[in-house]
Order: sequence, then C-alpha cells, then structure tokens
Amino acid sequence: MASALQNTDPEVHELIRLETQRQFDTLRLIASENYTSSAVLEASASVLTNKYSEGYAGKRYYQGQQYVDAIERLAIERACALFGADHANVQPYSGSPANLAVYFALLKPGDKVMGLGLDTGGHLTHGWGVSITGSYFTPVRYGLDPRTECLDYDAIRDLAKRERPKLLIAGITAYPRQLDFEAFASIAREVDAYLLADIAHLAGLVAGGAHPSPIPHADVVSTTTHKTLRGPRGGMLMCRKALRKAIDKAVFPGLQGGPHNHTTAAIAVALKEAASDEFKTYAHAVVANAKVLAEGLQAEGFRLITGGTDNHQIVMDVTPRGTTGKEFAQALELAGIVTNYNTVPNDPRKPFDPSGLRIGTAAVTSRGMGPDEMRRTARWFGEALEHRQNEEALRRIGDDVRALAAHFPPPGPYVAENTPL
Ligand code: DSN
Repeated sequence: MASALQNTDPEVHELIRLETQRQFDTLRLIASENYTSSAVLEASASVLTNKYSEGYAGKRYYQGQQYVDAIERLAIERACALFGADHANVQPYSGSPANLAVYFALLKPGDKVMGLGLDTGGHLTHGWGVSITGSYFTPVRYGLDPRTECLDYDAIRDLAKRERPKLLIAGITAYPRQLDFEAFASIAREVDAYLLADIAHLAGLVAGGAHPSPIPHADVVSTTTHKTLRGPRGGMLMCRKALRKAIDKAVFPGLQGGPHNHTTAAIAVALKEAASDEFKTYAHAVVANAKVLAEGLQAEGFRLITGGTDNHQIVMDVTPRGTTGKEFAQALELAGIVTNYNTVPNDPRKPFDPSGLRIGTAAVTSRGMGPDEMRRTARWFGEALEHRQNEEALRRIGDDVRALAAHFPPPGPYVAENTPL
C-alpha cells in the first residue's frame, strides 16, 4: 500500500527512498554523520512538530504544554544524569546556535574569544573570520605544534596569558586526538576566562566513557546531538548552576523562538539509548575501529595527521600520494566510500580543494562493522587511489563495498535484503 508521502508527493518520496538506499549501500565515513535508531526517528517525525512552546517547562507563553513540558524535563534530566551536569538546555537548534548562545550569555560584542583555528581543526563558531563569532567578537587563534601536529598546551597557555581572552574554547571538528580539558581549565583559570568545551564531535564518546569528560572542568559544554551521540539533528548546552539563568536566557528569548519539540523528544530518546551498556560498548568500538582503520591506511602508505588517532576521526594528507583531497574524495565516492575533503594543518591549498581527507568511524560502527571490515576498508582506500582515474575500476570496488554493506544493515528503517522503506 502506498504511504501518505508517496500519495501526496511522489517526487519527494522517491528522493528519500533513493537517499535511504544510498545510506544503505555506501560506507559512510563522514566523521560528523551517523545512523539514528528507529525510535529516535519515530519521535522526530511525531506530531510534536505541530506544537509551539516558547519558554521553558512550567513557564511557557502558550497553553497546552502538559506533554511537551514532561518531554523537555525528561530530556534535561537524562542529559544531566548521563553527563553528570548541573544543568542542561536542550533547545538549541544545532551546534552553531548553541555556541552563539554561549557568546550572548557570557560576552559583550568585541570581547576576545580564543579557539582552535578552522584551518587546524577548529569550528567556524570558534571565532573564524567569516562567522559572526569572528566579526562581532575579537578572535584569537591557537594552532597545533608544527612538529607533532598536536595541541601544545604550553603554547596555548602562553598565548592566553598574552591575549587574556574572555572565553577560551576547547573544541574540534577535525582533530584526531583526545582533548585535555583539565589543562584547558587550568589555562582558563589562570587568565580569568570562561571555558567552553565544544564536544559536538565527542559527545557520544564522552557519554560512553571512551573520551574524558569536560564536565568537571568547563563552565559551559556545547554539543550537537547527531554525531557520535547518535540522536536527531539538534543541539544542547550544559553548564554550572551559577550560569543556568544566563544560558537559558541567551537561548530563549535571546537567540531563538519556539523549541523544536519533536527534536527535543528525539534527543530524550537518544539520551536514554546513550545511557545503556550497549552504547558504552559502541563508543569504545568506534575508537577501536578508528585505530584499526588508521593502521590499515598507514600500511597502504597514507600520511595521517598526528600519526594516528585516539578518537573517532582520522585526518590524512593525500598530496604526498599525488592527489588532492577533493579528487580523492570524488574517486572514493565512485567506489562507494563517502568522506569529506578537509584542510590539513598549514595547508597550502584552498579549503574548497584542500590537501586532506577527514574520515570517521561512528556510522560504520553503528552498522556493527569491526576490525576485519576496517582492514578491508583500508585496502579499498589503497585500491581507489591506484585507480582514481579509472571510473570502471572504481565502480567495481563500489560493487564489493555494496556487497559488504548488505551484511551490516544499519539501525533505522533499512532492511537486510537491501530494500529499504
Ligand atoms: N559540519 C560539522 C562537521 O562536519 O564537523 C561541524 O559543524
């Protein structure tokens, strides 16, 4: 029987069907992507999308909140319990608005913010020039040790003492090593700055005990909910009790209107899932898979930034192999392996055609893939490099990738016989 969507809008239905198939057939190695559970998707696609709820539980500007209040309270309680936080705000629409709310809560325009440069693995909202955070505030950027390509906490401390930022940000989008939140906190204390830990990439690893937690160290923690945490597209802030009012006020009414209640419900479900023993096993498997994949890629002759990984990410410079990030990412996609091209530290090339690739193991681990599949994947990278200008050979690799993927159905509305929806 045709679905409501199929009847109303066969065009959109067909595009979603094709995307579902693509997600099933390919190895999704984009470090910020994942597969949510069917339960998360169900909450996200619920009638909660029909409700307006400006305000917070118990203090809304619209009537009819008895169930929405309960849902938002559940999400907050689960976030606080899972991460050990004093307070959580689950309303930010995503990671960028969450970070902007922190700026609005703690800073005045023009104040100094110090974060990792986008070109060395930070985020746009950590004070990069094209972002509002780099134009309405005064950015100071720390980088990486040129020799190890790792964070150099002594250099960060020296810079912070010279520049005296009001906000220090510990956060990454393309950096394959653990963050030392304790070291960041001691630097922030020394210069009397607030510490924001942006764990958008790391939240699932933190929740599952596969990465140290920033909670005892940071004044505010921001995150998205859809990367390693495996929830819906959304954002979340956690903070010390003393900042609760300022953070809540900055999210609403400071920056946003009505919260997306369907997303809040889906976040609540994801947080329940993330509190399970199964999720702890998952988080550790994500890191273990990244390490095996990194070793395999090195065996294939690829140069990895920092020489390896201890989170879910691998960043590699492919220019020593005679290609560029963009050319290789396009070749890999023909071979059924989906990544994103990325700058490498001190990249002489432009961001739209950089020297590197960023890959991550959160999504393939959600499919139940393990070390054997990671070793196989590393060999496919080597084969795709060799045949990068041979579309037919790349598509043949794609057939093998699809055959492997069929044995690992992801969570969500996919079925093993490869006929989703
Ligand atoms: N776009 C996200 C990522 O891919 O890391 C960060 O916002």
